[in-house]
Order: sequence, then structure tokens, then C-alpha cells
Amino acid sequence: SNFSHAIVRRPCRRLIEGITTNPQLGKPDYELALEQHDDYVAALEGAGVEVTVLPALEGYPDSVFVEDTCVITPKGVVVDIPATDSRRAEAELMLPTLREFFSPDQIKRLSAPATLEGGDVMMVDDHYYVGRSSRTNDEGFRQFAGFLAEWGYTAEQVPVEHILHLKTGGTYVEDGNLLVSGEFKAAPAYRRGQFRNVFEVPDEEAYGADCVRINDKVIMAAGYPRVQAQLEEWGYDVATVDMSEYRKIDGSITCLSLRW
Ligand code: CIR
Repeated sequence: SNFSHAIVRRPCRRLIEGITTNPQLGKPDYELALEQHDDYVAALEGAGVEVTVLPALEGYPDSVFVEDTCVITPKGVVVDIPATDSRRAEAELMLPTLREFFSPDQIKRLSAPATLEGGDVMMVDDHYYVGRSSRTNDEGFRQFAGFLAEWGYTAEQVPVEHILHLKTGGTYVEDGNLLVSGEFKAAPAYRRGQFRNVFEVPDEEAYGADCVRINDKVIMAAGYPRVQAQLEEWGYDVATVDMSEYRKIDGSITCLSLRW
């Protein structure tokens, strides 16, 4: 894909209170998280996109994970309804920024009781895989698939049992190349000959399965050598960013930006 823009939001101090399923990893170090965020923005810019950096939102510990606020497709935007009480307003708070870039008829809104978070949405050309997770429900899928259909896209659900979001467990880096980890190695949805190459990420590198393809670059978390070697073998120019502080609160590399 050709991307020209990205949106990120600076982490707030209350990042250390972000929701986590991995408390044993400890709390994020805020200063280090800020540095890693700077490096992330630099990596996006290095891939050739213009980055809009929004100010921190102190009331929302997880607001750095802007990917969960909406889904941006080449035809329009669907504003999400995040599933957790502490995050729900983040989507609404992204609207003014979306309106700077998209016209009113390009912006679609989900309505309750739908829930949907962008981390559960993986685009493969004109087809969208949508996690059925603790964060994205059937009604969220139904409404989202309806908007996609208006734009000429198809969608299907993929059950997410053991991790937070669909893309936590793998990402499509385009050109027919899919990275999968854990439960998704066996996902029937990914086994229909529609991928040229499927790399099964070893368990010890599972966190590295979430990568961002932007223009001719792939941005990935630092410290996952087998994933990196596979991406390089596929011919990608790989940029790495240390994600240690975000990983502590279940954040992967795609979560930190919106891209189009
Ligand atoms: C949460 O639990 O909502 C955050 N701590 C992490 C969100 C990660 N977002 C993503 O994978 N798209």
C-alpha cells in the first residue's frame, strides 16, 4: 500500500496504569516510553509518511494506542466503540482530527451495543479479517461489515481466544506474506491458499508477529531476530523500534498509529 499519513498520540503519565494481562512484566517507565514513542514517530517518518502527533490525554491511560479508535480504509473511516469503560471515549476524542482529513460522508459510526477495536481488524487487500474477541463483538462485526460492503469490501470473523486482539497474533505485510503466531497458526480462515507465504512465528518471538508495513518499509519491535530474518528474506527493508514499555501493557507496534 501507499501511505501518506499517520496519526499518533503522545503517551500520558497515567500510561503506567494501562490495562494489562501481563502485570508480571512490571509497570512501564514513562520517560523510556516517551523515548520509544519518539523513535516510533521517526520510523514512520523514515517510511515516508507525514505524522500528526496529538497531545497526550491525561484522563486516558491507554490513549497512546490510537489504532483502537477507528479503522481507516482507502474508501472511508469507521469510528470504533472500544469495549472497556476506561477507553470508550477515546474514539469520540479522535473525531475532530479525523474530520480534518476526511469528509463527513467518509466517516461512519458504529452504534451500541456494537463494540469494535482496530487491533482486531486486519486488511488483506479488499478483504478484512475481524477478530471476535473480548473487545470486538458480533454486532460490531455486523455493522462494520455492512459499511465495508458499501465500499466494495468483504469481511469475515476470526475467533480470538487467548490473546487481546487479532493482530496481536499476526499481521499481513502484503505481497501475499502473512506472519502468524500462537492460536492463529491453525486458524481455518488463514488456510485457503490466499497467502503466498505464511511464516509461523516461534512462540518465544510471538510478540514480534505484529508488524507495520508502510510503503517500502516494515516496522517491527526490536529483539525478534527470527521474525526480522524472515522479513529480510522476503526482501523487506526492516526498521526496528524498542517496544519494551508498551509491551508491558499489551501494546503492539501497530497499536501506536493510524495509517492511510
Ligand atoms: C488495552 O488493553 O486496551 C491496552 N492496554 C492495549 C491496547 C493494544 N492495542 C492494540 O493491540 N491495537
